[in-house]
Amino acid sequence: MSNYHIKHLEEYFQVYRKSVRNPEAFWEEIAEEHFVWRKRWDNVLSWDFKKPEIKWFEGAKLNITENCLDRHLPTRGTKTAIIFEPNNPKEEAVHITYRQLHERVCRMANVFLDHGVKKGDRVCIYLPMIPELAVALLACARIGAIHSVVFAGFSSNALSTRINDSDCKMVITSDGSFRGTKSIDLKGIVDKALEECPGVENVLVVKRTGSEIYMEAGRDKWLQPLLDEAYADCVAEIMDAEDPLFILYTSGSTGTPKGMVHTTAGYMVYTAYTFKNVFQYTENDVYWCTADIGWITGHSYIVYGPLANGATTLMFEGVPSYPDYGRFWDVIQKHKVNQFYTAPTAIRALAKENLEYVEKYDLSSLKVLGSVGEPINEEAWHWYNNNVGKKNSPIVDTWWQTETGGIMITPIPYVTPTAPTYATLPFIGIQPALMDENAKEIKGNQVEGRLCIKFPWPSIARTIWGNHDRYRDTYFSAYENMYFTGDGALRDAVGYYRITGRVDDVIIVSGHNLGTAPIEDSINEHPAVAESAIVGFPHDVKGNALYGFVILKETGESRDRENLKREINQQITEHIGPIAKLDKIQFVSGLPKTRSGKIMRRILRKIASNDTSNLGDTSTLLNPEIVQEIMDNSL
Ligand code: 6R9
Repeated sequence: MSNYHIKHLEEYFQVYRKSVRNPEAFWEEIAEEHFVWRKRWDNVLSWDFKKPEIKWFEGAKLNITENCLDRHLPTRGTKTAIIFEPNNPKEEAVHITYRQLHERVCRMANVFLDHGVKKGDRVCIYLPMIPELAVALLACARIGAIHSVVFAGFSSNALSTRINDSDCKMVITSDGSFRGTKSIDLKGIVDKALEECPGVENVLVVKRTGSEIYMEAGRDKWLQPLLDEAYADCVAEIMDAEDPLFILYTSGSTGTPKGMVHTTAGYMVYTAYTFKNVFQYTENDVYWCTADIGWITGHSYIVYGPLANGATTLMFEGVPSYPDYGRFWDVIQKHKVNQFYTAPTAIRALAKENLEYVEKYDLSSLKVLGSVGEPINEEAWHWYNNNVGKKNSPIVDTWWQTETGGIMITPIPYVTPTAPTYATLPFIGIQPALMDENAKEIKGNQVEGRLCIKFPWPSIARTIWGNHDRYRDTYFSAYENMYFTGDGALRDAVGYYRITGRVDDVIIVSGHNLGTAPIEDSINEHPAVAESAIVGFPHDVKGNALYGFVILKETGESRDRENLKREINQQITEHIGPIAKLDKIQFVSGLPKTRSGKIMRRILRKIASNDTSNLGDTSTLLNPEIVQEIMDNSL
C-alpha cells in the first residue's frame, strides 16, 4: 500500500488525517507491511503521559538487525550498505555491501558475546566516524546489548560520567582519530576516563591511526585479531518491542546529562518511515548525512533509518574544511550523492568561503537537501538553495530532538512547498500544540507559544536511564497530558511552523545542545572563581556562542585576567569538551538576582547580545545597581 511512501500534497493531508484519527490502525498497518517480526504484537499502543508510560507494539518480538540486514540479503546482498569516505581524500573510499556488513556485525557480536556481554548489558562506544562505529551499534543490537555512544569529541570527564551513569561494562574505542590535519589520542582519553570507572571490564580497541598507545593487560585488546577469529554468523537475540535499544545522552538545563532511553520496535518503525519520506529515498540513491553517529541524527539517519530501508548510506570521517572548503562538494560529486543532510552551522561556515569551492564541482546528482540541529536563518537557507541545490533541490528543514528519536516537523520534498526558516508541517502521526503562559493551548493560526506534542509517536524516548522522575518532571509536568519540547514556535497563517529556539537554559551552539548548568559548574570549580552565569549570544557561524559572566573570589582579584580566561576555557575543555568553550568572558562584581536568588538570565542575554534598549521589568531584582555596572563593561 502506498501509505509508506507519500508522493503528493493531497496524499500527505489524507494520510496525516488518517494517522491522527486512528493512530493505532495507522501505525499497525505500517508496522505490518514493512518490517519483519518474530512475533506479532498483542497491543499497538498503550500510553499515559502522567506516569509517564508509553508502549508501542507490546508483545511483539523482533531484532532490529534482522530488519536492517538479514532481510535485505536475498535481494540486496551485493548492494552497498555503507560508503566510507576517509578523512584523507587520498585514502581510498570503502564500499561495504549488505552481505559484508551482515558478516562484520555478526563477527563483532560474537566477540562481544565472548567477552561476557549479555542481553541488557550496556556497552559504551567511543569511536570516530569509521565503519566500526556503525558495526558496533548493530553488533550490540544483534545480541540485545544496549549501546551508549559517546561523541568522540567529549572529554575524559564527560566520558566517565556517562560510562558510570549507565554502568557500562565494556568500552569500544580506537587508538586515535583523524580530524583534518589533526589526529586525536582517543585511547589516552579513554584511559584517563577509566581511572574513574571501576565497572568497565574490557576495552576493545580499533586500530585507526597506528599511533603508539598504552594497552592495559587483562583489560585492553585489539579488536581486529578477535574479529578475524570470530564466527561469521551470529543468531539474533529475540527482543521484546519495548526492550531498550540504546541510551544517548543529551544536555539538560540542570545537572548531569540525561541518558535518553530508546526502545526497539517503535524506534525502528518511525525512523524507517520518516527516512523514506523525508528524503524521498528510492532504491539506487546514495544518501549522505554529515552528522556524527555520536548524536541522535547519526543514530537515526545514518544507521537505523537508512539500513531499515536497504539504502546506501555514506559515512564521512573528516571535516568540511579539509583539505579545503570544497570537501563536502567534492564528496557529493565523487559518490554522486542524491540526498545530502547537514547542519546550518556547517552551511554558514562554508558560505563564508569563496564561491569557487562550490562551483568547481558537479552537484547535479542532488535531489534533496536537508537541515537539522538548529533554526536555519534566511541567508543560509538561500545560500544553500542557490549554490548547492541550484534552486532544483527542495530543502527539508527538519525539526526534532534526541528525545523524539525521529523527525517531527518537516517538509516532505516535492510534496510540501518549502519556505525559508519554516520547518513547515507536522510529519505523519505528529500532533503539535502551542501553549501559552497559563498552560492553555493556543488554537488557530498566526500564533506563537511553547511547542508541545499531544499524542505519543512510536519513537518517543521512554525514560531517562535510572531517573524516571526526572523524565516526568522535564517533559510531562509543565503541561498536562503533553510532551513539552523545551522549544518555542510560531504557527503562521497557513499553519506552517517555525521553531524560534529554546525557551529553557539549553543553548544550541553549532547545533550542539549545551546546558548552562554543567558549564557553570565547571567554571565554578576554578579556584579563583566564586560564581558564574552563562548565556548565549548570536554568532554568524555557530548560531549562538557562549558569553560567561564570572565573579572572582578575593584571591582571584589579583590574577592576570587573560590568563584566567585561558584557564577557565581549559577547564571547560577538560570537563565537557572544546565545543563548550566560551567566546567571551566578562569579570563582574555581582550577578543580577531575583529575591528568590535566581540569576535573571533574561537581562544577561540582552547585555550579551548588545540589545540593552529595553531590559524589561527589573523590579524584582535584589541588586538592580549591578545591571549598569555589567552594561558599562560589557564586551
Ligand atoms: C535532532 C537534534 C534538539 C534541539 C531542539 C531545537 C534544535 C533541531 C531544528 C532545531 C530549529 C530545526 N533543533 N532541529 N531548531 N529548527 N530544524 O538536533 O537533536 O541534539 O537533541 O537537539 O535542537 O532546539 O530542541 P538534539
